[in-house]
Amino acid sequence: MRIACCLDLPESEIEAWCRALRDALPQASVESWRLRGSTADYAVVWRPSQEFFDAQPRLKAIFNAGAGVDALLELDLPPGAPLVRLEDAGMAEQMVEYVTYAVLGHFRDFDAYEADARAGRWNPRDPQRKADFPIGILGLGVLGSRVLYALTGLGFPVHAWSRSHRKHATFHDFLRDTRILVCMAPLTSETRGIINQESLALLRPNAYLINVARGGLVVESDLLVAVNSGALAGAMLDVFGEEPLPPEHPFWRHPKVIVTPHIAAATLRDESVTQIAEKILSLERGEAVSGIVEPDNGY
Ligand code: NDP
Ligand code: OXD
Repeated sequence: MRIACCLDLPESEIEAWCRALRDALPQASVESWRLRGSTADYAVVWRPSQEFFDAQPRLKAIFNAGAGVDALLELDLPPGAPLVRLEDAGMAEQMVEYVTYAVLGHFRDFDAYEADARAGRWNPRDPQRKADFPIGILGLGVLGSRVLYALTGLGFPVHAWSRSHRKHATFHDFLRDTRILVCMAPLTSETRGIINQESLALLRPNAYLINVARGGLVVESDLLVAVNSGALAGAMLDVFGEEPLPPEHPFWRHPKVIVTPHIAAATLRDESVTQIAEKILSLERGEAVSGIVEPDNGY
């Protein structure tokens, strides 16, 4: 069995992935794919080039070293080779940490206290009630459901909107019921630009946006207008339409916007390799695996 790793990572990290795969699958020949490398049965990819797939005529499956597959689905993938994404593999815990931090930072006014501290201001604010901060999670998959569970455990009222799980009759009703909106849905033709002037205007007054999914879900110019006008209390953003976020982008220095560089949930090599290796063995035994992307759905 031959496995090709085509990972957009520094050479030393690619080697570490190959070593970890060899340890997990001693019967396999694992190689880092460089230009016109040999053909493989399985591919492990992260931001691969079209050239890689053009040179792989006999792939049995493609494993993405991440959860989101929006960029991969823009490529011309070999027909017949299922695309398998990472399911959790250590990312859910990180997502819980990130979103909890963002929610509590906003709910407890920690951002404002930080600014007060820098200005030497002693300025206690009135405590707020969690009941007044209903959280709406857009996307209730592997990661979103873990975040919902954690935030519910903290005592917030939490509801979600996904393709198959809908407590509210309409997306607009979901938004109207939401004060903190957490985006955790994949970027697809249905979700691109879903957070825009109209949807932001439907949120409860003084709403807050947390985006840990993909930048393309949000119309950034509409978000800027909403925070500048005071319609939105602020945002914590991990993902952007253009990454790295350009130095001149107004989000960087905006007092109501917190920017992080796409780190909400990093791919963890050991956990990911364990999951991928188990799935390769299942496929070799002719068994079904979970996490197969449905190209027509875009995720
Ligand atoms: P899943 O595929 O498990 O879950 C996706 C969820 O989104 C599902 O609940 C799905 O609905 C829902 N969904 C899909 N389309 C729509 C739509 N049009 N409207 C409403 N809901 C929709 O993905 P994960 O939870 O594993 O990951 C979610 C996303 O998080 C990834 O696609 C990726 O973009 C992002 N991500 C970001 C990271 C970061 O560091 N910032 C790290 C990892 C992932 P249903 O349940 O009905 O299928
Ligand atoms: C992912 C990501 O999709 O890191 O896994 O964004």
